Amino acid sequence: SLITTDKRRIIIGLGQTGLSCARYFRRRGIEFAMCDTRQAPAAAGAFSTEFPAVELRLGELDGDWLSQAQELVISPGIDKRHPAIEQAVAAGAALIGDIDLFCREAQAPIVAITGSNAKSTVTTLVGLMADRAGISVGVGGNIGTPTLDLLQQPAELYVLELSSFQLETTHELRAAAATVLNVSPDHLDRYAGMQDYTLTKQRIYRGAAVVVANRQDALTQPLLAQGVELRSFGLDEPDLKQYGLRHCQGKLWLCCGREPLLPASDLKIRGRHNLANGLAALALADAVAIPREAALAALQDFAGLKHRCQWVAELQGVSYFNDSKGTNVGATLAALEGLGATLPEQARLILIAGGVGKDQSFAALNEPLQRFSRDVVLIGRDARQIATEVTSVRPHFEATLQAAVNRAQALARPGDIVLLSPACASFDMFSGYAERGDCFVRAVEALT
Ligand code: UMA
Ligand code: ADP
Repeated sequence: SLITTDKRRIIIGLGQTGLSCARYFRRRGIEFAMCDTRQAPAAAGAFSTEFPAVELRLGELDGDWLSQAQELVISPGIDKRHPAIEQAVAAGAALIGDIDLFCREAQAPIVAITGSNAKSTVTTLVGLMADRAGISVGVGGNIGTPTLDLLQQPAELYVLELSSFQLETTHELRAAAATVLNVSPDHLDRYAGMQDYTLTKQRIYRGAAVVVANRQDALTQPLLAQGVELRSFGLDEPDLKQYGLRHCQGKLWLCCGREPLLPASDLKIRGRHNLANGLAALALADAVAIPREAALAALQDFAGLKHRCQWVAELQGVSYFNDSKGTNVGATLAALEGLGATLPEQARLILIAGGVGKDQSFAALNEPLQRFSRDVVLIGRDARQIATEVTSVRPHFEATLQAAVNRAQALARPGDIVLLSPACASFDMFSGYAERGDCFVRAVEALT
């Protein structure tokens, strides 16, 4: 039962986030109850062992029970438009998330990063830059470690990747530096439309000291810019205090204002989109006074993350790339443009795509596919829908990722690229993008 001295709290969602909230409440001696819409979430057994005295309710949410709480701590994977949650909110319950709890406690400055794509890359980069400078840094959020778990170690700086789901329930972040890297359609099954999705992303700017926006993406510009210091990055020439690209002495340079910082060719991560990612990371690092020299050294050494346009193998002249983290159309467009630009003449790119389409339109893929591709191999739940919208190349349908890789090999000629960049979530066939990417790598390794 819920006996509390102050208010009743219920955590909704027994995943990583819910567990981190439960452990945080226990450390603080705060009582709570736990629930999950699933009958048997994977963590249920472990939770009952660790918290034998805590009430745990599984299965369909009970609106009357939730309405007894003053505070609902809601996990990112739960849609707050759930009728039982709406009932509790109407009855006066406050909806918060783990990020709000974290912000109440965090003593060090926060760098906060969101965007439809490139979040993990930029978050990792800023973390490495701080680390290189000898700053003790806690890196977490959507990228993996729940933020409340970061409080367990001392930190001089936090670098947080925040998803739109997490931002939905974040009220006052007050980041030292915050960015929306880019906005393109994603998760539209959870939002009323692009405007709703964009405004959710913009919540990251609430109370920020420095805002870093993308000059080439209007949806990243803060709508309320009063009292904030506004900086920007982009692939064009930068003004003072802006980050961008300039040609100096026959080379393309990453620059701050007129000051050249690093030749683009010195980066290990490839593609124009990664130049934007490097510039965003430098802008954020400067905003929290990470020494420039360390930041540049970290950027130069960074070889990229697994499952993001990662080279896997070359077989019979065909290169295989794993971009399993390409989970929306915007990401797959960046991968197609980035790798397509490296194709030898006559060579083509064979795209493997499909999965859970999240109500996106796939039509934007037609133009780059027409330029770089001949065939697309489709898998997963929404393969047929994609084929009705992607008409510029020949579609092939396969039931498994292994079969798709075999088909792609049969279609490929020397010089071609086979790219897994699904533009979709993976949950119809895999536990997540990492399992999907690992499956792709094994299938490629099994090719003879
Ligand atoms: N679920 C239910 N019923 C519940 C609670 C959850 O069915 O009552 C389902 C959700 O729909 C989802 C799964 O369980 O399919 C996990 O949901 P969760 O909210 O418990 O997730 P966590 O384990 O807490 O992990 C979350 C993030 N997951 C989601 O936002 C879905 C993780 O990001 C994040 O790393 C973690 O918190 C730590 O902060 C993952 C993700 O897929 C990588 N994020 C999305 C993305 O990047 O596109 C937003
Ligand atoms: P996120 O954490 O936002 O999913 P990642 O850094 O993991 O972002 O990259 C995911 C995918 O997004 C990559 O595999 C790549 O296809 C694409 N991507 C990377 N950088 C950019 C960018 N600047 N703009 C658009 N897409 C990008």
